[in-house]
Amino acid sequence: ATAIQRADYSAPAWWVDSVDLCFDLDPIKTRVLNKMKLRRNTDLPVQALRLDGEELNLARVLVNGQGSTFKMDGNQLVLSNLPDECELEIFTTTCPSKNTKLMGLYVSNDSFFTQCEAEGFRRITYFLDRPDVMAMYSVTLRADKAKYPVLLSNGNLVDSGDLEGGRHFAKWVDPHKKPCYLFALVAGQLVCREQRITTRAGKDHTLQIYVRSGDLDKTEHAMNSLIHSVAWDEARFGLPLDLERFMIVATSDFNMGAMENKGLNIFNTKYVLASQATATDVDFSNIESVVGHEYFHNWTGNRITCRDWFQLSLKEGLTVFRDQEFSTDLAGTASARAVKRIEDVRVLRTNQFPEDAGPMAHPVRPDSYVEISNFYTVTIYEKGAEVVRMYQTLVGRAGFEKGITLYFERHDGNAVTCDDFAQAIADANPSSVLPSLLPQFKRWYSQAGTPRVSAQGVFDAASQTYTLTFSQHCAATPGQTEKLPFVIPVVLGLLDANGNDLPLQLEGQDEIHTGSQRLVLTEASQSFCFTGVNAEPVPSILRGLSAPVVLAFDYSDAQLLHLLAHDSDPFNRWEAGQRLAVNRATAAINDSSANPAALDAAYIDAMRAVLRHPTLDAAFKELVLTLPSEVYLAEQLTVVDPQRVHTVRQAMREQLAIELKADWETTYAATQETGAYTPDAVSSGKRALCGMALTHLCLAAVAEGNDQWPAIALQRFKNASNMTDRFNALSALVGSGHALAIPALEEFHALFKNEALVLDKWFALQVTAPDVGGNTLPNVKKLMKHSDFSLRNPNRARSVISSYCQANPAGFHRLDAAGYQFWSERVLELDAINPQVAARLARALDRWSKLAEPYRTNARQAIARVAAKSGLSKDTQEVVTRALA
Ligand code: HT7
Ligand code: ZN
Repeated sequence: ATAIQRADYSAPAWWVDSVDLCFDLDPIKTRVLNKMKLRRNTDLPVQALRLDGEELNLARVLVNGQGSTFKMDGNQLVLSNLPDECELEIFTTTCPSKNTKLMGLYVSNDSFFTQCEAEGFRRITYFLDRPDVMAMYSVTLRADKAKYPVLLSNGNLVDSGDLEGGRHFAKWVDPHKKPCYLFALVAGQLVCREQRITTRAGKDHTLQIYVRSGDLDKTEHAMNSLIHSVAWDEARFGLPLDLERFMIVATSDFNMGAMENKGLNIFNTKYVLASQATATDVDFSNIESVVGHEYFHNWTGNRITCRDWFQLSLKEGLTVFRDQEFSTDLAGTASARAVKRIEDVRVLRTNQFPEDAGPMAHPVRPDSYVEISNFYTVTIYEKGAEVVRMYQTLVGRAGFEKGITLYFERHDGNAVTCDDFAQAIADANPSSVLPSLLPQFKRWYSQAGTPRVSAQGVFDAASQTYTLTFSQHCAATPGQTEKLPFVIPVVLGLLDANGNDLPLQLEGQDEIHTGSQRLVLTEASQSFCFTGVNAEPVPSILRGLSAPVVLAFDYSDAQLLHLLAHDSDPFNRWEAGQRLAVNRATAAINDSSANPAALDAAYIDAMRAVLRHPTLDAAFKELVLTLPSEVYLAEQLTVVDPQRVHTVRQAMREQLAIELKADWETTYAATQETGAYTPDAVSSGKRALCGMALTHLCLAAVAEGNDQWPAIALQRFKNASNMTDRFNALSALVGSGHALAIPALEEFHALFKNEALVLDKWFALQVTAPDVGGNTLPNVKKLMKHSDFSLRNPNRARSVISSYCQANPAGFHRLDAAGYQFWSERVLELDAINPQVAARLARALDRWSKLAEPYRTNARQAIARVAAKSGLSKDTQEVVTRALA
């Protein structure tokens, strides 16, 4: 398959001014009539019109009402010698029920849905399927009225009525021009929760959430999240809802989380449906951020869209930043805000940092791709959001808001590039550091890899100075051997012996900062000298993770314990605890003869102090007490033996469980919630800490051969009034390996056999269970034979196969290579059904070259087996080819 190069961009040879689509919906044969008004782009030399199409049956092509000659060039329909302005009519048919790729028009649970981003519209009709072609759309849907009573598309409903033969129609007109990737239609038997709102600007709007009947009682939280999103975007960025009607529709067959189609968002049910009985606190919180994310795309993505798919982070990085800020603002307290930041950083470090160090590493603005679907990555999304966050750090919150306002003044209604965004933020802040640094700052878009910032501090008692010297380095990534220095904002503070922030004054400067100061690194190596420091301070560097980098500082245990106890920045307080744990874990992992129980009294006492702390929030305590994940630990090593990593981490957990047993008991008792269930930050933090206490108490009980806490966990499982408590209790049992887990799992299935999203949890929990005697893989295979399993449903396939391959390192990385064999078979099997799902699973072995032998050789062979298969989709082929390069 050939790679598309960013450098090859050229403007479209034709513009599409309007599109009039008419659908006769039928699962076997849907007829699509596409009437377009076309206009030649007279800025370019005359060129033929080339329209993209995929898996379509072409019946007729008319130009200005007359039959026309055309030719096919691969998947493109080519029309030459067209008048400069013309009306083109294309009539095609497709078979939605056979569409297992879930791109274009497909059937799910007897309803029709579409997914057009990135290149799905070409599976609906022939079109200039690129985001810089923006047109006005009108859409007529016709279908059997009894089977498909609800007919939806983008914009406003302008007409509807009955047709003969039991059919009916609806006509929708979108008042905004849009790229075709934002087109959507939905048809089926759906019910709707509706809410009318009046915004700050005094405009009335109708918000609707469509689901299958029976699910309506699970839409309240999504509706509240939507109402909050509308209000937040107006208040924070002055961006109002620009539609009379805003609709969300949920489907259980969806490749990703959700899709921001103009006025008609389509969501994976996982990010819409929630009730206290079926959804955990984490589900509630994910729904809030995904609803927000898709809603915020209405401006950042839809009103201003991407010129080409290389600019994907223009909308995704910015919109993730916006949804992170939304959830942070909604979280409320300073502590809850910090918890949200820590959670976001954990995602970045455990997913994006490894991507940046692996074979799929790519810049935030990639230079080439084979299949664009493979580039909906954590780099584009999460690292892209960190890049946006750094603008805010450099120009301040008010400056950033001015930048966003200028961005919309300049580019509303257009398809633009990341350069346009950068320029708007810089131009709106002429007196900030940004304009002069902008060309260098933009290296964040062009250079892949995670920079490593090394810092050293020297205290000089005689001159009462403390000098911090920073050096930055970014390792080579595929296709990029040499990297130039990045612009790195470093927010820091210096702690005195009592743990208070020192006033900060840089040598030669008048300004004194209380608390934190923002430095900006631009060179490979740079020093900063703080004056008036009369005793050696403890530096708290990169507060809030002010840049997406790895910080190397040779902290002593005493310094880390000081930061953990006192840092005014809660992020770095948490970070100090993580560093203490990482140091202990990596020392034990690297010395295979060492006792895997790597925790010493100093660490355990520090954790006890956190658990007992009178004022720290439960959610924060839970984060501090959570050991770094196996994936994160593996990233800190040069060579990874996944079994050793697991053994050491597990031994550390058991130590924490046993040594802190009395404190876990106190914590469990202190975190019992009595009032009505609400998924707010404070109550969910309490439930999380309570679940953690129960997990440790069950672990300790099993280690000590005592059944008391497993019995309590079983009772809690049975009596729980919400899914968070119920699932935490079940997980505590399963994770401890206690025999009571078996009846509890059976009961859980019986209780929730009709709740697909809960069954996904049931499957995932079992395949991520401890691998006792190599039993996980046989269990996975058994679960795949369960009557509730289906490979065609992405959520279910991911809950079993991806959870096993990506979230159970010890069960997956087997000495006999059976995990890898299973992985290669499933990748191939899935590739024939749904290449996007297969290609994501294919990435489970991205980090194969870091593995110790024999894992390394076995993993490579498994990847090679997949790569050798003929007829592979370009999605999977790109992933495995890069992995082997
Ligand atoms: N912008 C949406 C992307 C998306 C997508 C991409 C490829 C294949 C299927 C897809 N479904 C949704 C999601 C978002 O970032 O909001
Ligand atoms: Zn998005």
